[in-house]
Amino acid sequence: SAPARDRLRIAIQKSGRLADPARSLLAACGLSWRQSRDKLFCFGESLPVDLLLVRDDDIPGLIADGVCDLGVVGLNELDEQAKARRQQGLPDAYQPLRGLGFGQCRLMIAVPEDWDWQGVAQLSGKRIATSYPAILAAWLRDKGVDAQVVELSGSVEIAPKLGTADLICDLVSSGATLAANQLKPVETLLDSEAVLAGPVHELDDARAGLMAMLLRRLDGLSRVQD
Ligand code: PRT
Ligand code: ZN
Repeated sequence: SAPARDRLRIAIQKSGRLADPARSLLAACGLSWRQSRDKLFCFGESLPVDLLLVRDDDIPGLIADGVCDLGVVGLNELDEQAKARRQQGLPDAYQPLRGLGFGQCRLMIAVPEDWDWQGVAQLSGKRIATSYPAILAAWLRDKGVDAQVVELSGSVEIAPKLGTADLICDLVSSGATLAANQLKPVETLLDSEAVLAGPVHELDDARAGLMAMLLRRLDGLSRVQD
């Protein structure tokens, strides 16, 4: 088994939509850090809780590998990687522990504006571009729809115009990106927000107490906000 550790390690996004709110939330829980020069690792000063600054895509894997104990990541990313693991026959390796109330968005099916939307049966035989192939495949299977999943790592919204797909499955917040690309949202696969993700098994060393304290402080904050 893994060696006992007495410092908790939390992965957050280095830059991007979740980076600042994640840091602010942890600071509001009483954590503070000495900024390291390379800014990949922030050593905790007020408490033995360190930060690892990474790409959001790497956060679930860092928890699965035990490199980090907790992570702040979009439920969309956590759920995608959890479903991908299941599709590969791997055991669950992380779970959402708390919703954090920021980073809200929806994973949605969007079709060309001129489509007369009749329902999911209309997706049959179509090519759907997405960065969330595992969530989309599971949803299509659940709906009994046979469609082709076209995996793209970015710029999903221009795929219909380029002719590489008929429609898309992508994150939506204001809807401005869809409108700018003459697409309209028609179905929601997932309501997402930033979550605090953690391991599926409880820790059995000093980190367990630190984690419990952090969760208590988080819960206290959300009660104050409500
Ligand atoms: O570099 P790194 O890999 O860490 O960052 P990233 O570019 O992968 O992620 P980032 O910072 O863009 O998003 C991080 C997380 O923010 C996502 O995983 C979501 O959980 C959350 N989030 C919330 C969003 C949005 N809202 C959002 N609107 N992530 C992306 N978008 C994109 C969406 O994909 C689309 O392109 O914004 C566009 C749509 O926005 P609207 O307002 O036009 O609808
Ligand atoms: Zn990313």
